[in-house]
Amino acid sequence: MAEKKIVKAKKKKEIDVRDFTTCEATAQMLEKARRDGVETAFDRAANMKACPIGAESACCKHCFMGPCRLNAKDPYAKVGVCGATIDTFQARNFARNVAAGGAAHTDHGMGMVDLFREVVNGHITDYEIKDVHKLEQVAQSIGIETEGRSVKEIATDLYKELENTYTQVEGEIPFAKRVPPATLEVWRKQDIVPRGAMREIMELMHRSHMGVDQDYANITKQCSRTALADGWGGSMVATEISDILYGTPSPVAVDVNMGVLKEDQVNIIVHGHEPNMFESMLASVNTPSLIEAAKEAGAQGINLVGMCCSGAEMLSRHGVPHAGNFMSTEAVLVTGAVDTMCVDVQCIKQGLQKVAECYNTPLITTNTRCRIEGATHVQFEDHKPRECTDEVVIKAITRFKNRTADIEIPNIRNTGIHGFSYEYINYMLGGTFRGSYKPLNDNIINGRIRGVAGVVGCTNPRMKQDYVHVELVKELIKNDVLVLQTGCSQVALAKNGLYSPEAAHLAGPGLQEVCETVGMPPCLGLGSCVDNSRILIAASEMVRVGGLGNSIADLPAVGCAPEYMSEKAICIGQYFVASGVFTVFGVTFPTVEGTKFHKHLFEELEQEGMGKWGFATDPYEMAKMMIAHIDKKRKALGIDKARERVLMDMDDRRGIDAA
Ligand code: MSK
Repeated sequence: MAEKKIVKAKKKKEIDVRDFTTCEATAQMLEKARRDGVETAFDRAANMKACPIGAESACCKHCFMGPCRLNAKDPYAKVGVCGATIDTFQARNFARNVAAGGAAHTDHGMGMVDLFREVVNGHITDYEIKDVHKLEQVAQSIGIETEGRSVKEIATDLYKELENTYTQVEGEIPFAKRVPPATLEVWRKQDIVPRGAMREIMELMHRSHMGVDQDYANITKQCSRTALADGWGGSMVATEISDILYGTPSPVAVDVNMGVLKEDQVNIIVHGHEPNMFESMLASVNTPSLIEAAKEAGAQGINLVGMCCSGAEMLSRHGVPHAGNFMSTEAVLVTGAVDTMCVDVQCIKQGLQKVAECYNTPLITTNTRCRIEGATHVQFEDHKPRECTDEVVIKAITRFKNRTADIEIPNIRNTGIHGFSYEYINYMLGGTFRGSYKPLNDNIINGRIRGVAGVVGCTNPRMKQDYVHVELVKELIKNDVLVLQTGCSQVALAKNGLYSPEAAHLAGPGLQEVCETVGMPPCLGLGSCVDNSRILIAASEMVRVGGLGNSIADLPAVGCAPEYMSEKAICIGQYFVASGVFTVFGVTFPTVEGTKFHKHLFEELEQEGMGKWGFATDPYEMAKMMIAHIDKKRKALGIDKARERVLMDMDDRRGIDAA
């Protein structure tokens, strides 16, 4: 039985838990939660109708003459008290989403540069440079000399240069040098090449203040510039420094789903986004004295498990098992088997605390940026990381010793291959000596692979958990579209078996042939939501290798966040669009269809040489839109006929096989 402060679910509506989620383990725990009288975000979403005016961004509360609201059904009938139109309302709200989302990633990335600087200068010794090859590659990519120089000299130049990603007042950020020239030319023409993220976010907040920028197209430009400062700046730096310090991911077989919890072990879950605390926790749980303490408490050992995006990062980099994505973080506590949930930043629901209390599980916050009323705080410091993580392990052992909650662990585990990186894809396709994206481009040109889709992002209680992710990806691979994934979407597919090489049989004949030849699954997981930057690098390399046009906008490539919920997703979507990618979102989109701002995002940006936004909630409709866009790009490149030939060859081959 759940204990202490049982939270009674408000029983306005009792919906079948299988209407909330397609994740069997989560459904099993939601049923237990109901028996235990515990409420989760699924119940709260069912009992709270989303505000229809806010959902369409038809309200403005950026000053105190309002809040003003317009009628989304007749959006030009009224204006706000200051005279602001529906287009200004929407653009301002969108701008604030981009600013907040970009701030989250760039604050994370800036923290990584701070850590890197301290490691290079010898002030922090718990971490070290693990991937010297990656250090040299990143340095070379922005023009830092590496030949005949020491690791310290290269690393010193690199951190000094990368600090500009955040603080640069004028000029282009360092990683603008990695952008394909034709794409960069579009940005220069549009005046959206980012300066440092601090400057861009500050300017976007300024422009969206009452009485400043009141031209939706001009606000959108600053949205693009700020979002690009995230994708090609803050996020990309976070990924690259993490690889340099902790190692670049390469394929590893890992178990996901709640069955990774072990009843006879001390279970510690780390949930959040930044790798530093998780890396230190990995060291703590492998410390002989702490393992001994766990055994003395009656446990067989200590079981470290990830969730959400820091989980996705550690799954990719070190093969740490993963218990589930964003919408399973409350449900996993209902198992009663979690001895501590330790969190850092982003996507940490406040509701976790009440659920944790019900099962006597300590919820431990570790970052000054993210404290939760009622949770225990153990401050994590990069300079003495083990003080925090050892203490968390001790708290978990204590909870194990005093376990009183009923334990029920869903017996579901899915094994898959994770840990693909831009670098590994290079190697996988071309081998050590001729590593290249050329085989990928060739297979796209000859039509075996129709195109590439990035399917990423959150889960959202307004959608049936994982359903749209899974159906969409199945539909894409069935149509020979190679899928790259990050974050909670990657975990959704992993839970459904799509990360095993055997999943290749779900792919269309062309993609299946490539997967079987190379021995890869039809979808490749690249890590956390910050690691979406790996997709940008992969796209740039496809352009550089040749045969698929001059800019990212020319590629037969698309993006999608089918169940998104966070402002970070809006920022990610905008940097993909500004980079040249058609990007489809699901759930809801914060615009009123038919307005000038909506048309600007969904049509006009493409005419300016960028990508564009798309929206659908049905996975098959999404797939149709994305495949149609891929085919449009194939036609423009003159490679549409090649695909028809390949498919004919495959049919012929099947005919021969059958004979
Ligand atoms: S954790 S941002 S729910 S992907 Fe990155 Fe998952 Fe979305 Fe958070």
